[in-house]
Amino acid sequence: MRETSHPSAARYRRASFLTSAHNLRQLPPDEGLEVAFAGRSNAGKSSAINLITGQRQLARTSKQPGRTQQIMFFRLDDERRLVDLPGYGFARVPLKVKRHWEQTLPRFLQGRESLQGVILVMDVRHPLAAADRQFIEWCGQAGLPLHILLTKADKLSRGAGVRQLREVASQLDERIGIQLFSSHEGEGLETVFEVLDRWLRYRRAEGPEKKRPRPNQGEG
Ligand SMILES: Nc1nc2c(ncn2[C@@H]2O[C@H](COP(=O)(O)OP(=O)(O)O)[C@@H](O)[C@H]2O)c(=O)[nH]1
Ligand SMILES: [Mg+2]
Repeated sequence: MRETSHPSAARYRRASFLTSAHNLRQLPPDEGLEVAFAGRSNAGKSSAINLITGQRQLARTSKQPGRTQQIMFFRLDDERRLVDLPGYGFARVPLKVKRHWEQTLPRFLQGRESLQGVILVMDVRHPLAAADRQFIEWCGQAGLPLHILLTKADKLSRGAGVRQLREVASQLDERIGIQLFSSHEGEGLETVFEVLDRWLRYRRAEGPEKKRPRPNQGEG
């Protein structure tokens, strides 16, 4: 995993497991600010979360798609959390489980006050499946800002990646952010930090050379 020296990286490296929820009654208190990660099983969501937080094992990367069936909460600080939503669209998931999340996810997106935005992860080679379009629609109905990571960009040539980016963007509402990303090569990580910083209302991170002395001032 690539190390990053981005000034925001330290904020996300602090992420630690808080709790998990299988239904809306088990959610932690709806206070402060959250950003959720979503995507089809195997899209590369866990890998993206691990890269962003600089932790190999935080969101367990799995070769067995469909295993994550909890909403996972990671604490950044007293006010801020990252949320890992269950991977969707996996055909071999039992129908009962599928139904459960088809009801629970839109309710979570709609009702969760602290949720500031959603990072949607799609494999750059297989974007906008029916389940992705469904999820994008739920976010639209909930009035939630969306930012899309077209991940595994390392699997395509530069030119093919950029063509795919334009093609997918042309099919979406122009308010939706979208970028190429690679968890393996670290491509696009800085842009994700900027989106997370904005949604989580962190002040602009400054490199050590620019930092002015400010006693008694923490982040936030
Ligand atoms: N080449 C490449 N493979 C990736 C990338 N991100 C994830 N993968 C691979 O895709 C598979 C699924 O990744 P995972 O993060 O577990 O997907 P999730 O089910 O969405 O959480 C794993 O074999 C990963 O190693 C990437 O950026 N590039
Ligand atoms: Mg996963």
